[in-house]
Amino acid sequence: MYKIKSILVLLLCSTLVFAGIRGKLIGDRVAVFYPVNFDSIGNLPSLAFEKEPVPIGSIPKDWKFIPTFYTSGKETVATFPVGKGVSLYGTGEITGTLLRNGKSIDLWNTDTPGYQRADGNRLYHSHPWVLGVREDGTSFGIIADNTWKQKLMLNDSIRFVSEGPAFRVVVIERSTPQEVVMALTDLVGKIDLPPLWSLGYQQCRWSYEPDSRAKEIADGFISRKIPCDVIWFDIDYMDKFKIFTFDKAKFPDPKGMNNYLHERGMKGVWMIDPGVKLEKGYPVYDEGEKQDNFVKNVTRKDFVGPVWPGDCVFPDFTIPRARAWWAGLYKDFMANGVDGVWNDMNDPSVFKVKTTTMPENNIHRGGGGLPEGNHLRYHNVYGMLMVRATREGILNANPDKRPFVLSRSGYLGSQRYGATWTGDNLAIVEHMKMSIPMSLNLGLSGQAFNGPDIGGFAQNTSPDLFAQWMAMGVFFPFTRGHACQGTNDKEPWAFGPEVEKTCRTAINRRYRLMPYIYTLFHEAATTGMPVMRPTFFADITDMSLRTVDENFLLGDNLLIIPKWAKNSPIPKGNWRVVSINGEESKYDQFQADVLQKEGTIVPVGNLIQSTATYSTDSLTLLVSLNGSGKATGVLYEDANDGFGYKKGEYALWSFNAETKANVVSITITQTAGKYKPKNKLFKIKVISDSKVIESNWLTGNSLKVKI
Ligand code: NBV
Repeated sequence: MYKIKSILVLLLCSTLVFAGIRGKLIGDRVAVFYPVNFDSIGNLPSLAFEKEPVPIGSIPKDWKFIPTFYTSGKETVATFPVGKGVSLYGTGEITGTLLRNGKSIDLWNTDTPGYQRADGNRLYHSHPWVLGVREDGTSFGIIADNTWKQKLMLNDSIRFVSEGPAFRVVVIERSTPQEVVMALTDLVGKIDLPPLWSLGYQQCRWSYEPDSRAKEIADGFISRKIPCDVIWFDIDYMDKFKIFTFDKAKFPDPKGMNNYLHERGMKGVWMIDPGVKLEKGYPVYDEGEKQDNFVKNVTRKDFVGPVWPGDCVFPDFTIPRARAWWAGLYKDFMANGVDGVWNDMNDPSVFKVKTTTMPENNIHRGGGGLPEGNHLRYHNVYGMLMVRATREGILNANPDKRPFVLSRSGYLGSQRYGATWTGDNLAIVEHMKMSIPMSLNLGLSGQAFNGPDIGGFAQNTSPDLFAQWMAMGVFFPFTRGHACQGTNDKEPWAFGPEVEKTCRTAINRRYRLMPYIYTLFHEAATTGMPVMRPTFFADITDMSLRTVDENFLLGDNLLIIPKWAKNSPIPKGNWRVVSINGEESKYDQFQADVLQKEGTIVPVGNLIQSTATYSTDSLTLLVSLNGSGKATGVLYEDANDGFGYKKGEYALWSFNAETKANVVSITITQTAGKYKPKNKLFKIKVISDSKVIESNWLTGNSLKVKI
């Protein structure tokens, strides 16, 4: 008896109890805290975490950042104090500034045209996640590990107020915000390396129809020599909006359509919504119904709600059988040469109801360890689970290709399954500007692959706004122009020759930076670091940078300053304006200034029409020396698609420059990977404060340039 007692005491001590809170270490400076009334059935398994964290020990005695848990009426709450001078970020996709202090956010995925509902504090994603950066740069992250409808309030405290049962929180402590974001993605997952084509410029409209119009658009890019990789197909390609069908009159030959694009070095991405038209004789409905795969209402009948095709039923993606069925639907669909899938309306959006979604008491039946639960619990992960099944489906259909899915909705961790765009913005200056903090905070919440509808989705776009937006949008991770039905044409050439020229230059800049951008995506896939980073990442103790969201970093080495961002603060040090494709942004009213950090080397490729002809055989190295005449850089390359890279078929290069007696020597070393590309040609551009010295094409792994 005595023995059992002492074991119990020991156990209790190692679990450190803070006024009824249990805490455990689940990683180096990563702790999980449970309230006394923690409801495991109501919250587990976690859908945020890639896998259930394993306790590795007790919480150190000096651990300071501890939650307070309490229950108030039907709500369960976790709060943390916010110290003086702490800057808050993350919280996913909502409107407003980069700095989230003072915000009150509704975590309830919502179809929000024009970002107008709930003052923009409720959008298509839910990220119960906050990143805090203290004055000295040391940082923390907090995950409220529950999927329920909740509020996140950031005032003098960080407060998660959930409508679900008592939940646990995870706290990450690190010395920098960068390390916190990486630690977050160690828990909730990183993006998978996307196919290179998905990093190119993409053209969309609701809708390019019939197929001849889509072909005309594709040809428009080629004849005008404006690079483009993807043409998108919105809902009108379907037969009466029925998913997995094609309108016989407008799209009689989808395979031919995709072939047409492929022959021109382009790809086709096609939309699939979750709503399945309730129609006997429609195979998708019939089979889903036979397998009993749809979400139930409170009386356990199929929930029926109107969306595009009229009355619809909705796959219950919490059921493993339903996910497998959904994944299977992509086999024939992808066989039409479809390259990627666009999952829209998966908030999920339901028409003709005030709530714009399903009733909260609808039933999701779960399975495979996931308990049955109501919509209040599973609403926020509806989109994520849908994308998970979509991704599985397109991967099964094309096992040798990297899957590409774009989803409107998501939850913490949904980057594991697909990319996202920031929904239905408006063609207004405010939304163009706001797209920077929105994309940055999505990146700081783990979703590295995201971007807005360039040019603005709803309302007509003016030529000036389009040019400004394109000039900066090409530096976002996901770069797609899109337009709402009934609005003006929004292709790069639709606004006259001057805007067309601006767009060509801007898009060319993106393509020439592709070796650098692809390397950043590789970094995001391996470390979780966002591709697009807030400027304060360049100097985490400079408090004047904490609110900067008019300019941003692309990786660590390039600072992007849109033309409209007058006098926005930039980090200390020597950041030199560089020309990527012969343009002189200084004299251009639209092109963003691209500033390269001193001491860095940025690899630049050649002009191409699409990534189909991307090559790293000849590269220009932009070398911006620091005060000691040194600079470094990296390059990642592989087959641009497929999974060979997972078996080592890639090459990671490092570039090292040193200056002695007016000669810059650049050493090129392969540091990882067994891929052996042929000898490369390099042109070196040494950028100093007053001039740029350009070499001839050189080859070898030790290059010299006289300056
Ligand atoms: O499918 C049509 C649109 C689409 O173009 C847009 O990108 C989505 O966010 N979709 C919403 C449904 C209709 C919106 C009014």
